[in-house]
Amino acid sequence: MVRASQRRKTAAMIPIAPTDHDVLIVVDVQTDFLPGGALAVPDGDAVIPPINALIQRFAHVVLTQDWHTPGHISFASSHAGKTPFQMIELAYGDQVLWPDHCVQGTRGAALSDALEASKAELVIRKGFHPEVDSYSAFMEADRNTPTGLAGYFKSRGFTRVFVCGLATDYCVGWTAIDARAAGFDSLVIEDACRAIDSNGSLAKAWAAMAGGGVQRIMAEGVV
Ligand code: VGL
Ligand code: ZN
Repeated sequence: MVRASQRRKTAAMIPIAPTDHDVLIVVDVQTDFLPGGALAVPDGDAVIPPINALIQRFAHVVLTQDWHTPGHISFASSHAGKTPFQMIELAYGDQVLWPDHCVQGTRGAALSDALEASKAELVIRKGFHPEVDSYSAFMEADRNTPTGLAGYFKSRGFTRVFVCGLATDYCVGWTAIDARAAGFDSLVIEDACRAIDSNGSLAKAWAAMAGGGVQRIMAEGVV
């Protein structure tokens, strides 16, 4: 008798060798999300060694870069009387308010120097519309404005995306869900991600990813 949990583990452990149709998306490994940064993700720098190893295994690597205007609508400082991590209602729906982070051209917005990402074929910036946030690399938070990444991947012949980086419960999770929604197979490499985990956001994100058809693997499963 094989229990479902055992079957899942076994399936997840079948190693995957990336092909020319696979792409690794490295999400937001930027100074502001690393220790000492404006929106530091706990243990965020732990993703860098596994991501550097993963980058070697993929023929195709794409990076994302959170890239906000000064005074961006997602910043608590843009809303009188509000503090970071509070939720507000905007025209497009609920929005978590953040400390000012990843402002265009600042040091905090720079990709980490420790990331060995020179082979990346594309750096896609997101969150640059002053009035709309964008966790996902595919679709902005109004759920209506595409970034163009799905079309780029389709033009390049990519069919499967592997997502890693920061943060599991926001930009990684939304990117993985939207990848699947756009018709790609989508896998999150769990141990090459770290989470913010405010107000139960991590558990919610894993549930949403599972519901959205995103697979969850470990870095050792990519050979
Ligand atoms: C992110 C919150 C705000 C992320 C970006 O990269 O996960 N989270 N902006
Ligand atoms: Zn942001």
